[in-house]
Amino acid sequence: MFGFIKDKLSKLYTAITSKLSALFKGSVDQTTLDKLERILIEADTGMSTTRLLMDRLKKSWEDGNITQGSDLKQALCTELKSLFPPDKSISECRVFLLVGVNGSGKTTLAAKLAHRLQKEGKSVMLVAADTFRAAAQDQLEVWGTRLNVPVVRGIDGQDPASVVFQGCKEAKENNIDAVIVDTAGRLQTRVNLMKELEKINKVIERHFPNELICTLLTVDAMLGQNSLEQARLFQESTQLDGIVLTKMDGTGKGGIAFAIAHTLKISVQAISFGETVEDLRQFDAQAFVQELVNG
Ligand SMILES: Nc1nc2c(ncn2[C@@H]2O[C@H](COP(=O)(O)OP(=O)(O)OP(=O)(O)O)[C@@H](O)[C@H]2O)c(=O)[nH]1
Ligand SMILES: [Mg+2]
Repeated sequence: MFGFIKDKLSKLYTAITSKLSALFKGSVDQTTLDKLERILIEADTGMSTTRLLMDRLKKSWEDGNITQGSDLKQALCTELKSLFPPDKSISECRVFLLVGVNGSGKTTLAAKLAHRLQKEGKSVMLVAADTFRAAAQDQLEVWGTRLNVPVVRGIDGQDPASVVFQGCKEAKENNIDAVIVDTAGRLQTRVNLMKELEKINKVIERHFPNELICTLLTVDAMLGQNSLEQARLFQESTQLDGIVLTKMDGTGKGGIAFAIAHTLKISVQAISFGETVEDLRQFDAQAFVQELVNG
């Protein structure tokens, strides 16, 4: 990951890494800890996660285990890494179901994921189950044409589960390695969302009973703490296998990764940092923290 944050996530670098480096020089006092707390809060790490981190660091400082900036750097790294649940591999997934609120980057992620899987030598199919928004299916089709990936679509207003049915059927008939399902991002109540995703999941499971099906939630990092609440709604509505943090190029609020990992215990699978298909990177929590803190 070396140099990645500085090059691609420059806002995050400015908001966290460069500010932290000033704290790691010289000895650590109460003011140093107060400044660290402010950096974490401003980067959207959230109150409860920040409090947990600061309580632990403060205790180490009071116990005399943190005296110099270099001690603080090391302790912060350890504490941040400990917030992440163990990585869950999604590399063997046969079907990816992409969910998330409107504008959070699902369709763009579908294209990026298709591109990544293609590079791994897999055959891919895109399924446009967003029948809610006019032009949503066209948007996916444009990506499909660009990437030379087949797109299964329905008509506007059609039941999304029936489009998924058609997509799974065609994928099976054509021995497609990976199916990516793009869904609608309309704001829903928990009950409606649960019903819709349950129906779609049932269709997928019926076609691929013995295969790994992964539901990925796109979270717009620019929305900060609001996105935490959205993620919670999805977590209460369906089984999530991971989060993809999107628009990480546009924000210094990447602390949301820590808030989500800590409060919802969902693994961050990838980060998205731009509008081209190349702008997707698998997330490695340990390497990310290391680079974020060390620069
Ligand atoms: N800078 C940046 N822009 C992104 C990223 N991901 C998506 N976008 C842009 O964000 C906007 C919304 O992305 P979509 O992929 O259409 O989002 P969606 O979740 O499919 O939206 P709906 O279909 O309306 O629910 C588009 O203009 C994308 O180009 C990212 O990682 N970085
Ligand atoms: Mg979309």
